[in-house]
Amino acid sequence: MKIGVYGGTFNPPHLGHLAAARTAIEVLKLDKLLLVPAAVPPHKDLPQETPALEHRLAMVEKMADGLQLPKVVEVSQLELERSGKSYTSDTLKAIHDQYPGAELWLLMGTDMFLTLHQWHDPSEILKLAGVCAFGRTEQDGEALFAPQREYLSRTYQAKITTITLPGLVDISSTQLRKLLAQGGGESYLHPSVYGYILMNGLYGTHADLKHLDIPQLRACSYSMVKEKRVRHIRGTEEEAVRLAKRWGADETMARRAGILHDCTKYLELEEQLALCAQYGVELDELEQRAVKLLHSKTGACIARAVFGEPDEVYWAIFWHTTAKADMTTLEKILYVADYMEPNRDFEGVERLRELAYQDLDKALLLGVETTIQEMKDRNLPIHNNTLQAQAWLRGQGVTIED
Ligand code: DGI
Ligand code: FE
Ligand code: FE
Repeated sequence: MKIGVYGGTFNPPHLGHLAAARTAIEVLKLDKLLLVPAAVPPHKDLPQETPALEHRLAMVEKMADGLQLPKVVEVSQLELERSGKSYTSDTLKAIHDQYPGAELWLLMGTDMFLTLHQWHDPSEILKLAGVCAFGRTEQDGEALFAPQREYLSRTYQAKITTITLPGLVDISSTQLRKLLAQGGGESYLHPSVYGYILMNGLYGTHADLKHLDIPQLRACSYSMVKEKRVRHIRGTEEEAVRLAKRWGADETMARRAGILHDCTKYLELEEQLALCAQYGVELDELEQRAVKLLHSKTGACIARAVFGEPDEVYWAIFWHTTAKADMTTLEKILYVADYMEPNRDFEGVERLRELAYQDLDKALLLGVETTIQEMKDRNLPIHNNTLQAQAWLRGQGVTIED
């Protein structure tokens, strides 16, 4: 088994780290990559604006999730749990003990590689692991790396690989923190990491969450969910905007509702219930036990209370899972967009896509009836609002002919 070990302060983790991790996995054919955020790096004090450990860990976890290789990428808290300075030799010993027989590769950038001989116990480090150094250009690889590579090989019998990261995001964390404090930095960060920074006001960002632009709103929403849901959310946003154009609804509201509609999808039942209590959302007996029915309500609350969305957006999100009688056009649009956005794939989705642009009510009814059928098939209780939506549409003379 080949394990990559990528340590650092990740303050914050940025696209350069992400590209390096991804390339190392490919080039070294790693079975596992451990991202190891450092508590206190041995060679420098952490800058004053450094967020609490818990935040740095959360950001590294977002970056790890962003790599979308859940079986390969893991965040290791080894250095966070250990007191005192984070010496790489100790970390490698611990990993070696945990995975005896594994082939370890220590990943690092140019600057680190060039000072490796000055680290604590380099011979132990180089005995336990091979080194994979990332260069920015081919020249790094040769002119800069060659003397150090030869020195380390000669002195420690080190095993060294250098890889060039084409189009490497060329930014230092110091520059990036400065940019963030000035309101920039977005283009150097994975969206969910950027959203996490904004939502927690890290690095001197003082974003007004109630007046975010669209890319920032997306980033915040994505920071609250797992990476694998982002495609669906983006698809729903785009579908909702297309439907708003087709049916004359407010495009911006459709977009913002789409962006936020599933933002609380991954909260546990207890957190969902706490938010409902906090925002005074009353729940019926089914909702109190069916966690899947709660994210639409809590998502609506967060959209309004945290992101300052208007009532129209609130209600569109609120009803997006069950639907109900007497829906507004925007509510119908979000419900239907969520159902048939381009990433959805189930039997009958094509028919729903056609109907959505021919007759929105028919599409809505088809969605509602598909859910009712699915609930029946899965032996799950059907929510009253879903049944009322069906009765309301049928009462209006809406029909779906085969
Ligand atoms: O959040 P999404 O996955 O994008 O879609 P959604 O908000 O429509 O949620 C779908 C989930 O909600 C699905 O797991 C089934 C559940 N659900 C929807 N309507 C009902 C329902 N569950 C019950 N028990 N009864 C319903 O009427
Ligand atoms: Fe949903
Ligand atoms: Fe959804």
